[in-house]
Amino acid sequence: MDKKTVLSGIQPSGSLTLGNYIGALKNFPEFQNEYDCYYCIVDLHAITVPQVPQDLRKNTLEVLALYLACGLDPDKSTIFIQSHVHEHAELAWVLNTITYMGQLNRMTQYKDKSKKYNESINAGLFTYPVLMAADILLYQADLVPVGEDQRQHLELARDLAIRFNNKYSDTFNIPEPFIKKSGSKIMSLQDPAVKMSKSDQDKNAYILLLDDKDTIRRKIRRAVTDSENHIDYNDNQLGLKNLIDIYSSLTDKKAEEIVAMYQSKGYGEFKDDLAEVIIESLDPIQKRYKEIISDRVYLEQVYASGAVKAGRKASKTLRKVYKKVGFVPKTDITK
Ligand code: AQP
Repeated sequence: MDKKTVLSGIQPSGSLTLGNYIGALKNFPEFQNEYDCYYCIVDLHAITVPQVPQDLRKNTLEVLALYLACGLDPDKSTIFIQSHVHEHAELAWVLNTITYMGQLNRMTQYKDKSKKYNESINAGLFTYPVLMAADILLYQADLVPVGEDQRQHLELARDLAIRFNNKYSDTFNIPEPFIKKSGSKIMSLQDPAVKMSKSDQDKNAYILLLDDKDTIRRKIRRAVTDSENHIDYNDNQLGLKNLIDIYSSLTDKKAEEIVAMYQSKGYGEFKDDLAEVIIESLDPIQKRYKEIISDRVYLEQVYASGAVKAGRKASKTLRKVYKKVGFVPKTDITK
């Protein structure tokens, strides 16, 4: 029986945070043995907000090295850079023509980002979810492991697949989101009402996967809590709740267990222990990352063969789509 397909991606729009890790990357390797997995670094998405070209190149390789350091295996998963597979942009164009403006207007990420980057609101930022739908539908993905913030975009991908299938006949698989109950939305350490983001202007708002030990300790110590000084897990203590979520996601201990462990202890002790939990989780990743990032030849091999494998599947889907919409097939006279 054919294996089911998993697809996910992360933007190289900065250095990856603990939010990206807990909400998405940490879950990626789990699928490798049972699914046909496609993991991409979505650089086309990253340019929907301003990027410095040399930083984008550096961040793209950094994300690739982190994928590998977190356990993705190029012999099991297809790991590639989105812009190396031109079908993503081409399918996005076709999907744009069946996407309603009203749907895109309702996207909360667009609303948030257009407030944040109000001097460079561009059409790409608006149609970002359509490109994401193309990423998913090109590979006929069954399952898409993402954080909670991507649920609405996933809904759109499903809608577009159904609309296209109804209009032109069965073409796309209808994907399902894979969003874990716990850790799917890690919040900012400085403002627990907003999610932790790699593009946050305040460096104390996030922990980076590559932060050193002292930086992690300092950021956790500075994390916003409250003045209750009583360890509990509830919506009146959002900062603390977020820290407990991080602890829980990295140790697989339930929130109630953690609350019980720290019942008679203060926030200081809890935070010190949490910092050590994070350091212990990230230490092996950082060690592997250091080896991998210095081996440019290996990285190039991984993304080059990933692009070939991804391209094969993507071109098959796009050919089908082009045929269904009525494009004249291209004739190759060089053969
Ligand atoms: N705070 C978070 N908690 C849990 N999951 C998260 N993800 C992002 N932030 C959190 C998940 O990480 C994956 C990759 O995200 P992305 O880089 O493609 O885009 P994003 O969701 O916009 O992430 P950032 O860090 O907030 O990036 P910027 O600042 O560039 O916009 C996705 O599965 C996402 O759900």
